Amino acid sequence: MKLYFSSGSCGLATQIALREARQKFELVAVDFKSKTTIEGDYYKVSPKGFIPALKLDDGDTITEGVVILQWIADNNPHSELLPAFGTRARYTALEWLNFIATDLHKSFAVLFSPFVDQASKTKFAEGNLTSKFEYLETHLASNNYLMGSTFSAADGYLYNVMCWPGRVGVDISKYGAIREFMARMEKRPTVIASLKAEGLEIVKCMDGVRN
Ligand SMILES: N[C@@H](CCC(=O)N[C@@H](CS)C(=O)NCC(=O)O)C(=O)O
Repeated sequence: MKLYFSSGSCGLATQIALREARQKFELVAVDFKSKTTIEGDYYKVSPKGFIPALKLDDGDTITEGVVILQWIADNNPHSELLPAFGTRARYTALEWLNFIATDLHKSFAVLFSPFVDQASKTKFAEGNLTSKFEYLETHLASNNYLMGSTFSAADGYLYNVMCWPGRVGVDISKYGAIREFMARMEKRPTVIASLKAEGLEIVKCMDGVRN
């Protein structure tokens, strides 16, 4: 299978999950500006033009990060990336995935947007993201991972998006539990390998967080 990604963006969570599940995959880099890959037109792979996309060996392609994470978890139950289908815990994990996708990820998208001026971004970050960071900080102060004591696919996604504050000038240094979570994640061989495969260094990913 092939994972279409762009270095430092939201495909990192998928890559971490694939590695946790010990799935074999190939990485294909997507150029955001031209929407091309080494194979040609990326719109032919994913008409939405977004990464991540996971092309399966039968040619079928799955898009939408949180859906891909569920596909990986359900096709690799041994990896315990998500609680079993139908259990209450599964819905707790889905709550986290949805929170990360719709509240964190897409809030950060505003801060990366070329269509929003810097003053509005600063105001937006303070007014919109602070309460979400506080919510995470409280949860992670008494839980090593989002689901409690065990890693899940949601943690890879949280790690992925919490690599971004430093890149958009948002200081999260006061959130000690979030920082500890990030450091915990960076000890996982799958996270180390995924960052390396994207050409990222841990210190660069966390830039702005540790200062
Ligand atoms: N709804 C999609 C959104 C994914 C998304 O926002 N991808 C961004 C990178 S993090 C992207 O591909 N951006 C390309 C662009 O803006 O040109 C998902 O959740 O997977």
